[in-house]
Amino acid sequence: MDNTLIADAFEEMAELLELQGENPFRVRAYRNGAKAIRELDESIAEIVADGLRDLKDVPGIGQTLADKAKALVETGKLPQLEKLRSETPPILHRLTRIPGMGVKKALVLHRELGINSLDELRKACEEHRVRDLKGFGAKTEASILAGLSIAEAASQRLRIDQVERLEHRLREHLSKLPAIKRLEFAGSYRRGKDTIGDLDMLVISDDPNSVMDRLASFGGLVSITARGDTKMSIRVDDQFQVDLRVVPAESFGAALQYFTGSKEHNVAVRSLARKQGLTLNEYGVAKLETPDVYIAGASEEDVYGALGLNWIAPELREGRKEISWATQAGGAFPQIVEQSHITCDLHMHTHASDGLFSIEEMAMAARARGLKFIAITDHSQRVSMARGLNPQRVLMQWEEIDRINAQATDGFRILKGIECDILESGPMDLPDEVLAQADWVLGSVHYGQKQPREQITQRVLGALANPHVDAIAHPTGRLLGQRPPYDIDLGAVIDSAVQHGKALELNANPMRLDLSELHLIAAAGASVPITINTDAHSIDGMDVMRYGIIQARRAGLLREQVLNTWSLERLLKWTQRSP
Ligand code: DGT
Ligand code: CA
Ligand code: CA
Ligand code: ZN
Repeated sequence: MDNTLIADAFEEMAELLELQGENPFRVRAYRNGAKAIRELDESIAEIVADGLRDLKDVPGIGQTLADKAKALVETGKLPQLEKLRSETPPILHRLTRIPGMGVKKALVLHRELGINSLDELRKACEEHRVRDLKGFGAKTEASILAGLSIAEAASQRLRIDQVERLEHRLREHLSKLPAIKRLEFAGSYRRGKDTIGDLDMLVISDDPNSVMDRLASFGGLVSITARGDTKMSIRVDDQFQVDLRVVPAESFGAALQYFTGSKEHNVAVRSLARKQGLTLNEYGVAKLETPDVYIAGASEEDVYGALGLNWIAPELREGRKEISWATQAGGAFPQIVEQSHITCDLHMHTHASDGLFSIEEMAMAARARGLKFIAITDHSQRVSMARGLNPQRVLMQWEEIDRINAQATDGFRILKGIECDILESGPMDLPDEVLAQADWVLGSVHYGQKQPREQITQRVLGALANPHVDAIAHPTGRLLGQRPPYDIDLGAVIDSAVQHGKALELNANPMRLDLSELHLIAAAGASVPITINTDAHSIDGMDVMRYGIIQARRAGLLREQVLNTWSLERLLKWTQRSP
């Protein structure tokens, strides 16, 4: 059992305990434990196996968590977690997705009004039964009603990081069955979409029944909605659907290609096949005159190859330009951005504001991830809840960064940055003479997000016109499944970024992934450089870069168009914006 699975189990414990209204310190103990294990360089399983060592010596792990980690390694199970899963009313997950609804309020609704579905809650609000509950009131009732539509939409699709955790659990459960020769996930998840409607799973096996039986015993299963000879659909956790298909090895590539989609991509591939006198389905490629004789199917490379195409990365399969790019005779495939191109991360927080670690700790972690430089961008003073920096504190932080840079012997560089709020009334939260001393300035909207379109757009345009601002962070403010984007004229923002030579951010946090894919296509089409950043508030927060890369690839961004692939010299030259 690897550390990720143990960390996932602890994370889930924390979530469920929190949902049950458990003491926050106990919740935090599991959350911290999960984090500590995720960041640990050693294998927990090996520490357990080593009779001379004690898990309690791992920072962040106390007696209780040590016992549970040991049980997980030795038995693969955590009875407390299974008990919690069975005790938690599924409706709590849904209720807590309503903006502003915490666990406490959700529990009151469930217990006092017997709410078991979002429909029942809507009815209770409309009949004004919610306002009379202790701690609620007419205003809360109205805001619950307004938030319900967001929660209803959110209960249909999961974020990529949530599906990734589900993937780990499914892999762990299924990998124990020897009849499974290979397991891959397809559909929108494999294509790296920011949200996923259902999870498509493909297995190579000669024994479909034992595969389906094994899936039927998955811990997260709530119900089996369909079961045939080689396909099965189940619902897990909060009613999320998982589709399984069992296929023979000789058609695995064709099935993987077909079920990865997208539909638009498949339509384009099939029409190309037709033109070549070929036909393509989930079993393989065949000649039109002998449709039962497959000439390719075992691997995706074979399938694409039979059509005269190079293999196409799943993120690109949206029926846009990928087919023409992959035509073998058509010359070189454009250089789409990838993780190995990334030189820097230009948005992160330290414990000076609401981050958890020091400048040096963040820099070490960035080095460990192969980066050449970073920008420290703590919040500015307006964000008082996050201890945002006033001019005096930010200038002191920048002096400290100068000192740290002066001591570095490996060429790693920390840029003096700031995530400066764009105030509700328009101006930047810090004076120009302060911003002028920064290497890198992000402008952010955190307050007044409900302002009318014209007003909020003007604020961002004003920031782009400020000569010291380099980029706009999370430009639409969306939080997937929780908060819609603010009403902003992104076309005007893109035009202004072009005019002033500024960049726009793709915030890689899987809750945000902001700019969205379509906005990225529009921005890159107008030649606005994109900066992909993690907005890390802790060391493991830096690992979300991969989600940003996936989304950038989906938008077809080239290496050149992503500012985080540039060298330090080139970036600094660009920030000076001299002709
Ligand atoms: P999702 O689940 O809504 O996030 O999106 P997908 O793309 O995973 O869609 P899903 O689960 O309905 O189907 C998975 C893939 O299977 C899809 O991307 C392409 C393929 N597929 C499914 N139904 C059809 C169809 O009617 N025609 C074609 N050409 N392909 C299909
Ligand atoms: Ca799907
Ligand atoms: Ca599906
Ligand atoms: Zn930030």
